[in-house]
Amino acid sequence: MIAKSNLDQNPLTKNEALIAWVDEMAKLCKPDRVVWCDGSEQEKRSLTEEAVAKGILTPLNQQKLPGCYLHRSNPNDVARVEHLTFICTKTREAAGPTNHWMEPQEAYQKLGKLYDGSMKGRTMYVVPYLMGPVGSPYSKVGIELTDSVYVALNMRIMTRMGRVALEQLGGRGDFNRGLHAMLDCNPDRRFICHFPEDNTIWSVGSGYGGNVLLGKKCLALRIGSYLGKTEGWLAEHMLILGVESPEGQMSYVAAAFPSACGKTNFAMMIPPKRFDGWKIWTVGDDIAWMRVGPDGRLWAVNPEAGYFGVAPGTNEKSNPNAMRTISRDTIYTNVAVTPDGDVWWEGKSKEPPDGLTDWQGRPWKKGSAEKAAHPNSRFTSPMTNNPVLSKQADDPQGVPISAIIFGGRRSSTVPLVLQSFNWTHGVFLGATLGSETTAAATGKVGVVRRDPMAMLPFCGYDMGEYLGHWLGMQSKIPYPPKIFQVNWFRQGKDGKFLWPGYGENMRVLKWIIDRAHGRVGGQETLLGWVPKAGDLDLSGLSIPAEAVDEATSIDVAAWKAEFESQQEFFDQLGRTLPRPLALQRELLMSRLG
Ligand code: OXD
Ligand code: MN
Repeated sequence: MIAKSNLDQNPLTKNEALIAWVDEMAKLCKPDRVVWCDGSEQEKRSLTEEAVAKGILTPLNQQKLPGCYLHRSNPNDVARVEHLTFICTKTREAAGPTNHWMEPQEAYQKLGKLYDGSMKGRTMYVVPYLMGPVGSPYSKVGIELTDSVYVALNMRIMTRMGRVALEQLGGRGDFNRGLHAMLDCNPDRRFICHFPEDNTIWSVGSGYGGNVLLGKKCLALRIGSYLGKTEGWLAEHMLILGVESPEGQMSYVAAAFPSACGKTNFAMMIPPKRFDGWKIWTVGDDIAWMRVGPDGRLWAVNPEAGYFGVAPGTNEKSNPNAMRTISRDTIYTNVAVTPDGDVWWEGKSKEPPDGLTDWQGRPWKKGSAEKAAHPNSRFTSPMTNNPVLSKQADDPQGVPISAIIFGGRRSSTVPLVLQSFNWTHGVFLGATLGSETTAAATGKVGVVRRDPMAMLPFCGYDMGEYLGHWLGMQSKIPYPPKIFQVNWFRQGKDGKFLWPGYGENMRVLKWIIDRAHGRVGGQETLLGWVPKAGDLDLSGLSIPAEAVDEATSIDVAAWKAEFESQQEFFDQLGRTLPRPLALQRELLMSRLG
């Protein structure tokens, strides 16, 4: 940790552009101290001590949860704020109809006033971070200036932070410029502004992960998608996992799911008994950066180094590997705690333990109508804790992707699995991805929200152009991955899920991998390829064959309604919706007759 930003005295970097920018921002925010983070263990200890002394972190039971701490956020600051998230491009059109837009000069002025003197009496931490593996041509450097020690400690888990990032940057000036100030955490003075044309992010008035851990949604997705478009690659809201066969053959898939669809669980899945000898390896649980490799295949890296996962619902059944991962060196935010300093959340165990303290620090009684843990309570854990972390997670070249999967939460219509006819149809499946709202969120339950490629809140430019970029990638990838759609959430007439999900999803994944390698049959339907009877390995599965038939069936009437509803969304995208996608919809619809 270095407490000077002076060029001559800064042993961490000689990068003049960086030092000049840090000085300029420090002049604006006027902190008492500027501390450059080097990413060392010693620094982690002292930042943690400081956070504990200030009451920002509370140590948990160090016998049960070594190296774990609890953070309670301001109760008004518990989630991403899409309505306060802006894309600040020169023209409104560049941000497109699905983003909130602010004119860049207006945004700089408005937020500049809020930053002015905001760090008086406080410390500005200079957090250099690397998104992507060390030495990878795919990786990008960001610098986050923040007055939150919680942010600095979380960034240390979520990214490759400190010296390593400055070394990768060298003397170049092309780093992402991120500035974050807590202010008084007032939603009226909360803005998350992205300036893709300046590679800059300004965030004020929040301490919540998605708004302030600037490497994640802000850089890796919003700015990343813009860089991907201009530089010819893809920044996607996708997990990356490796499937290893008993013979040791590895295949990798990337999969996009909107929130509340079990993405982290899928990324760390344990195959069922029937698949003894098969292994799933996690490369990433949230974000994929994908480029065409020299061999003509699509290669992916996970730009992150940790998991910022939703705690509620995580348990020994839904995700045993996550339970191991979060058992040490983890920062918990807004979970409940037991009298002996253990953590708890809804769904961790059937019965809540006695004597809980809720996420706001209040005593919590069993049977209370209020949740003990906030529904969006989180864990931040290093990926190196994951027992099934892929050996390739640090590979500068990334991993070759054989299949891309789009999945949503749909109680009807969308079958368990479907393979696209071709790239355009695959992009169409991604573009029309929808997911039903759940009881966990406010608003009406069961309404389909369209979320193209699960990127609606994260695309840093016009959505129609983004879809056009996806279509255009076809001619750049000589050996493209095959594209699939999945739905683990279809329900029978009795409202019960037809498919057991969790580890059993391995059966579907196996068909996907086999299809991607041209090793298994399929049946062509009007809407895409599906497994023929007998293609899906169902042995040892304790659900009736009829349920599987129903989960995989195609209901023509429901699909007609689906195509109508897709049109409503396409209308919202406006004139930049690529024509091939509009025609694809018409083709599928007219096939149905
Ligand atoms: C996340 C999200 O936190 O998608 O990953 O909201
Ligand atoms: Mn996400």
